[in-house]
Amino acid sequence: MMEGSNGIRVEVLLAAAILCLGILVDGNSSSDDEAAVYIVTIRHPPTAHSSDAFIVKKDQVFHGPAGSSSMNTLNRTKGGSRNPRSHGSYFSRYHDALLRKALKGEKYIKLYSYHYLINGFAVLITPQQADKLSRRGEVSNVILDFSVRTATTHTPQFLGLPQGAWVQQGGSGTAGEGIVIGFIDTGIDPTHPSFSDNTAENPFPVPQHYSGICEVTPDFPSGSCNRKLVGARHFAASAITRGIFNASQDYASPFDGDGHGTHTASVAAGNNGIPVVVAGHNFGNASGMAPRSHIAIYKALYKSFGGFAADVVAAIDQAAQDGVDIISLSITPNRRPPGCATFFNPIDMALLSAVKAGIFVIQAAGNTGPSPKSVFSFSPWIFTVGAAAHDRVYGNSVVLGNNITISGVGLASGTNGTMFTLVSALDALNDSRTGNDMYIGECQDPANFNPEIVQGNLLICSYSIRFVLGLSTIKRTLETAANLSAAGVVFYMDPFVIGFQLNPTPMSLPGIIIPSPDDSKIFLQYYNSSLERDSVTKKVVKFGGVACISGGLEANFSYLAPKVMFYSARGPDPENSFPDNADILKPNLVAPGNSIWAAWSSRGTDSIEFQGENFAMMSGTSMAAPHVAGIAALIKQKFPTISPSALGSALSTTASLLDKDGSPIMAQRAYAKPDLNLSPATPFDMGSGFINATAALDPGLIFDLSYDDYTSFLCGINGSAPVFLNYTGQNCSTSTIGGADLNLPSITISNLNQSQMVQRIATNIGGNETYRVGWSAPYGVSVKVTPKRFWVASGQRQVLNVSFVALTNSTAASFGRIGLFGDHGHVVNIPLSVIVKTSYNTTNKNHSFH
Ligand SMILES: *[C@@H]1O[C@H](CO)[C@@H](O)[C@H](O)[C@H]1NC(C)=O
Ligand SMILES: *[C@@H]1O[C@H](CO)[C@@H](O)[C@H](O)[C@H]1NC(C)=O
Ligand SMILES: *[C@@H]1O[C@H](CO)[C@@H](O)[C@H](O)[C@H]1NC(C)=O
Ligand SMILES: *[C@@H]1O[C@H](CO)[C@@H](O)[C@H](O)[C@H]1NC(C)=O
Ligand SMILES: *[C@@H]1O[C@H](CO)[C@@H](O)[C@H](O)[C@H]1NC(C)=O
Ligand SMILES: *[C@@H]1O[C@H](CO)[C@@H](O)[C@H](O)[C@H]1NC(C)=O
Ligand SMILES: *[C@@H]1O[C@H](CO)[C@@H](O)[C@H](O)[C@H]1NC(C)=O
Ligand SMILES: *[C@@H]1O[C@H](CO)[C@@H](O)[C@H](O)[C@H]1NC(C)=O
Ligand SMILES: *[C@@H]1O[C@H](CO)[C@@H](O)[C@H](O)[C@H]1NC(C)=O
Ligand SMILES: *[C@@H]1O[C@H](CO)[C@@H](O)[C@H](O)[C@H]1NC(C)=O
Ligand SMILES: *[C@@H]1O[C@H](CO)[C@@H](O)[C@H](O)[C@H]1NC(C)=O
Ligand SMILES: CC(=O)N[C@H]1CO[C@H](CO)[C@@H](O)[C@@H]1O
Repeated sequence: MMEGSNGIRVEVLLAAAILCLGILVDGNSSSDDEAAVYIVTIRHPPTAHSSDAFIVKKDQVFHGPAGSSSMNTLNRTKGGSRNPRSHGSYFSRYHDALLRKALKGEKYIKLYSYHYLINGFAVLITPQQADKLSRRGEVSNVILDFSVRTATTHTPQFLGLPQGAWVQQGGSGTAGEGIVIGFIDTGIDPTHPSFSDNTAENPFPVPQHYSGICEVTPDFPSGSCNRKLVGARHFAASAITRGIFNASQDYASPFDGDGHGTHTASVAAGNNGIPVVVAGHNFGNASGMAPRSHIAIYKALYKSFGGFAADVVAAIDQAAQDGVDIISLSITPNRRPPGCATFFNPIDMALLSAVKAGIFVIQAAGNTGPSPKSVFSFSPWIFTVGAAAHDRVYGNSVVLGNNITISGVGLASGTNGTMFTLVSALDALNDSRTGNDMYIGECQDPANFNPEIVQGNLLICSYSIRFVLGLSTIKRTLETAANLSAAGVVFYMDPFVIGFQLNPTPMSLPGIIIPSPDDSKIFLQYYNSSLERDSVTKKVVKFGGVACISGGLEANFSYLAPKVMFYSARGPDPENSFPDNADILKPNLVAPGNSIWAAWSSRGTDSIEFQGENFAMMSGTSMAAPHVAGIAALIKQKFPTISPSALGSALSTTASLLDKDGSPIMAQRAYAKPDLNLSPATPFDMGSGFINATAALDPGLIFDLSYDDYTSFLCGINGSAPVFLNYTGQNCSTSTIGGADLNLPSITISNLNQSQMVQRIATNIGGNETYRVGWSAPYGVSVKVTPKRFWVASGQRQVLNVSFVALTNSTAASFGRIGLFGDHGHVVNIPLSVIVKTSYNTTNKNHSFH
């Protein structure tokens, strides 16, 4: 989801129960003769699947820290640069020949040939032509394209990076070095200092394993890329074919006309020590999580329309082929992909191939919370990230003449203790204005007001949904106030605006926005009760209300944090094609995503309030995902051969469960008054917990998975064999496993039928250590783990058997946890989520509790 002008876009307000919508193109079913973009897959496996060099073998999960043998990485490197373009043209010619044969003499437009992660192409054809293609023996799958959307200065300190993870990696001067992070987003502004490689005393190395190129266009000229920004391309064929590409806004180049992509890239890997100066105020220095990592841009999302799966798959395919180590997607489908396919959609299937090639894949959970089952990132091979608040707030307040203090937001200076008279815009209209413009109170035009009334006073204006939509802007209100010589501005909240995250906005005058409709009411009551009106004309003859603004430029670090934001999408994970829940924990983790300062494109138009600024403050799961991408780069730097699943395990088992005060992390549970609707976060709110970078670099034990495990899982889904064949060209083998049996660092049983045994295999990537096993059972379930204590040598494995027995017939989800406590200080957390669906069986009563 894209950020709106001041925060989360309005869709958040409307997020309702997610329905299975079937086949959809942009919210409408395609009529019969209308051409549309289809993604077609061919039976023959793609390049990545047919080259052994790309398979990360289970046994090669871990070969020790950097400097020790890293054969996987080196071998992948060779594979990655092994002239993939000649493969590409071979596949492309094959696809063209197939289209010519199948659609002899007919019109069609091929948009892309994919060959690396999936063997197939995107093509503009009619439903009849799609039908013809799907009857060809070579063709395995024909799927309608679908739309997707884009779902800091202080966060490195809050995450303990300068004293923790960065120190372990040799300081900010080397943190993340050698790792290439690929971003599927809205592009980048290459002129931003966050992406400069101009560090004479400490030059960036050239990442040898990366073979991507940099497009050169007039708005992305030669020299835009460097040793920091190592690759940049754009993918827009599906959008262009639909006729919705607007070159003046969307830029047919990797250039970021939005701002979102520049923001997310700098969160993960922006340079260290870049001063954040916005609206003339200095807010400190910014740094990415892995300031020495390299950035590779695959632009597939656009300001004016979002994006399409056909373009996103092309971007993913290219990123994998170029040899990125990590892919970060701050984007999610707009709605459940066609056929309610949660796992079997082209994006997730391309990402599965990327994981097979050893790439760690991170995706934003979506901003569709807080209702259950609202996640838009589904698959167990993807690392799904939700958003939490960190501890910095720019609190602002207004003190009224009656001594009531009302808090608000606004990155503005205050009135330095001076009380000023309050004047509502609606009481200061120019006589020639009739006031029938219903938005006049938003103060967008100084001509509407009488300067004599406003001058030297605090002007009261209304903040409505129009600001969220970008139809009215705070900048224009401030210009109006300055034009009328007002002392400052107080915005009250229109009662219709609830439930969106109002980001603090820079203001050039003393100013404040009161985000709470209730507080706004109190404010207006005070103002109105202090007025004297002429009994006949009803005109105000005396403005009695006064107030001072305390100023919001000073950050306050005492906020309750972390806590899961209301908009962060929640589990349980929906099962592919079924109304049931999958035995997969989603989200995997939460990371800072609220009020994040990061780089902004000089021509970024996504946020009107930050237009023309170098930095912007944004909120969303989009901002949380790149925090994890940066920290994953640090882990990858330390353990170059770590598999994607082991990397995800390191992040998960070490996550914090407690907030700054040592209390359980809380989750907001409502759009309106979110801080009055808090309760302890469950695994469906925060996955394993809040990211702890220091601990993730030394996890002790990891839980690992291979590509074959994922395919056994996919084949275990009822009726999936033909779909699986369609996507991979492989038949399902007879050995299948359920989601609960995937060796994930969590256990999720969405339908506990009396009892179930689950196994986990831990691999020790630390030194020899003895672990004690403890657990707390979900309510209504008895849990038993064996062994209760074990010694495991470095590099060795330990099997854990976990039994679950239902003790009640409650159908609500309940949660527990297994903790493995090492005698060298490692703590490994495994969240348990169980739903009992069957009726109570008295013979189970004999099982003992722990
Ligand atoms: C769907 O398409 C039909 C025909 O193209 C059109 O009449 C209808 O308004 C569309 N509905 C929506 C919701 O866009
Ligand atoms: C597999 O692909 C064929 C050809 O496109 C299609 O007819 C069939 O419905 C697909 N099967 C499934 C289960 O998706
Ligand atoms: C394209 O974008 C420009 C600049 O934002 C805008 O003025 C124009 O109306 C847009 N064109 C279309 C067809 O939407
Ligand atoms: C911010 O970075 C600049 C260099 O860009 C440095 O001189 C300054 O000391 C830094 N400030 C802080 C507070 O770290
Ligand atoms: C407001 O509070 C201050 C001290 O906190 C007090 O001196 C003053 O009398 C109060 N004014 C009103 C109007 O209550
Ligand atoms: C308040 O004080 C600051 C710093 O002294 C100054 O920059 C600002 O202009 C003052 N504001 C007002 C409204 O007097
Ligand atoms: C009121 O508006 C008219 C027309 O825009 C303008 O000429 C006049 O100066 C305004 N009067 C005041 C008092 O602002
Ligand atoms: C993060 O992990 C480190 C190392 O294990 C630990 O010292 C620290 O307390 C953890 N932080 C939080 C907030 O849990
Ligand atoms: C760890 O255990 C192995 C196997 O028992 C042993 O050979 C090795 O010396 C031990 N390492 C340390 C550091 O104790
Ligand atoms: C379980 O369900 C049965 C009948 O469905 C009911 O009689 C019983 O009270 C329930 N037990 C619990 C513990 O809720
Ligand atoms: C209760 O559980 C026992 C053993 O677990 C099983 O033999 C029996 O059939 C179950 N009864 C019902 C009614 O499901
Ligand atoms: C470092 C390195 O090159 N490792 C291995 C790469 O793969 C070949 C076989 O494919 C091995 O012989 C190398 O040892």
